[in-house]
Amino acid sequence: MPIIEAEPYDFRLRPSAAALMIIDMQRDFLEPGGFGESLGNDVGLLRRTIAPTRRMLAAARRAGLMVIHTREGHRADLADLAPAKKARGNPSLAIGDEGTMGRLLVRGEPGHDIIPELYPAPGEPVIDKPGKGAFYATDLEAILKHRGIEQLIVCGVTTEVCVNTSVREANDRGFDCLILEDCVGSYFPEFQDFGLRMIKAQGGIFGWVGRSEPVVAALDAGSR
Ligand code: TIU
Repeated sequence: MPIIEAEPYDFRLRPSAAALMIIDMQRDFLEPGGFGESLGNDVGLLRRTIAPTRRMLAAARRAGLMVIHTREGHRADLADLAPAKKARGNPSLAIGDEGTMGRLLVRGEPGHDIIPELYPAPGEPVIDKPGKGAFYATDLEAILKHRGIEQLIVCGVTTEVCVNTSVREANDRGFDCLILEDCVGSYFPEFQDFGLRMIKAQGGIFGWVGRSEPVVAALDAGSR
């Protein structure tokens, strides 16, 4: 069993029971003109996550790990958009309004899609979620349980919002989560730091925090 250096202590990776979960690596969060920028954020801060996540994704595919992608977004008629969610953020450009990559955070629009660098391969489940958490109002839990998944290797954006929410949801459902610090990003450097510290504190109250390199190396060693 590969032992992955992590905090607060080593993570025992069981590749046959592990899935790579890539959260919301969508154009709306990582490219100019989308939802993330409409909230006043510098989307360039998230781009350092792309190259390591690409390497992690390639290794997971080589090793035959289950790969799950998530996307935050809403129906075109916005019937699943809570009024409270629509009211927050930028009042002059809200979810569903027209941006430079189509309607903000609406399914089927160019901005809602996953960035080309990390595009899902055929057969990789894509979970469309209306909330910040990947388990809320989705079939993710059933999909993972049916495949015997018990461990999640987590990448994506943003660290303190959709990553933290999803990790907390996963933890309460009994999944062991390893969050890769080089593969998760925040618009706020201090939230990146504290978002990870909140996960690994208190003996790993929500999970483990590590880096992608040892996971890639362990998977490659196992698939040789
Ligand atoms: N605003 C922000 O930091 N994040 C989100 O709205 N969604 C996700 O984190 N995916």
